[in-house]
Amino acid sequence: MAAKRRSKIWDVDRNEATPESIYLNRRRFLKSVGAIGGAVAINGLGCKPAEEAKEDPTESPAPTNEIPPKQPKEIDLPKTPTSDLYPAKRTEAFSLDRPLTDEVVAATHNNFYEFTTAKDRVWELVSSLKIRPWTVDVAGLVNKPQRFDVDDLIRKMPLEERLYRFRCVETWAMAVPWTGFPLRELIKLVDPKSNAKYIRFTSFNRPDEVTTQRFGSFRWPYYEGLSMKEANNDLAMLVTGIYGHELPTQHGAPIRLIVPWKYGFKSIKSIERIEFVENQPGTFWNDLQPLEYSFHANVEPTVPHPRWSQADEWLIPDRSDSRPTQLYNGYEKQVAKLYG
Ligand SMILES: Nc1nc2c(c(=O)[nH]1)N[C@H]1C(S)=C(S)[C@@H](COP(=O)(O)O)O[C@H]1N2
Ligand SMILES: [Mo]
Repeated sequence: MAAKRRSKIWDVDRNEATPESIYLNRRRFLKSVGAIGGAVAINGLGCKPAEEAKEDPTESPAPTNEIPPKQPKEIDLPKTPTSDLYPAKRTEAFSLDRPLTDEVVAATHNNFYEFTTAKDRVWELVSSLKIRPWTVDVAGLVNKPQRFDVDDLIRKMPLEERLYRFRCVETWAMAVPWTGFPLRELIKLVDPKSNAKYIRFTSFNRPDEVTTQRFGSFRWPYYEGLSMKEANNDLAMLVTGIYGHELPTQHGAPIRLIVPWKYGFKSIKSIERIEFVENQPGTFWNDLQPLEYSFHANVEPTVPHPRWSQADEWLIPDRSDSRPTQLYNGYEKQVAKLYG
């Protein structure tokens, strides 16, 4: 038990970085892990530059009693009242300049801090979250506020499949087939008032189902935001499926945002509430680390993160499969007009 916790902490330390304010030098950190075992609290955002992640030969070697991660035989797929809607018809206009990421690779490399900061462990921990029944409240400055049962909503909406690039602020990238519907279809349904200028999205907070929300050091729930102009852009999707079936929980079931021209942390998972507001809302990472994570968080190769370059990205699972980052993640034609 102790060994297992230790190896998890080791993983976190090797694969993640922490916010500047609580950053501990890696060696010191490992020493303190050795000294007080599993009692060390992990408090940081997983944002690690590719360069730093390379093995440093001067580092002390990995513990030999490390438990190798389990390999999933197959991905745990939910059976839901809307399973029959997948696969949805692919919209061919969204094409890729890179191969699709392997499905199991994408499903075992996740950021979902409600469960753990260790990307390769999320898939093992998510089954405690009950993804049905699930409601989505749409509220705030709208003429038709509504509480949707998620399956009623999914059935109402025009589902389609799109191949999108996806770029995390940590420099890893993937390319996957999402299934969902344009966010603007939901916006139309609730009829925003003219003073609605932004949308605020909120994830779940379920300490009864999710251990980290009971004991962890983040202030849950996760929340994000978009301007109305961004939200009405054709690229912005509410996503309910991936690889031709429903989202497995680690990808943000039952419904998440995907805004592919922005860093991945904007693409909030497992949404429970969508609120139309007048002023720019706060966002989870911007409120924690305003100098590192902006509200807009557009993919921009020439704007480095304060702790690493954004000039290049790498395709999971291979750190050596690196290529130049593209402005707006390659979606300049669609979104540059939003920021002119
Ligand atoms: N609720 C919630 N949404 C979240 C996150 C999270 O920790 N919690 N992580 C974000 C980050 S940093 C990334 S890169 C993507 C990862 O999505 P994926 O695991 O489906 O690839 O989810 C985003 N949405
Ligand atoms: Mo991310």
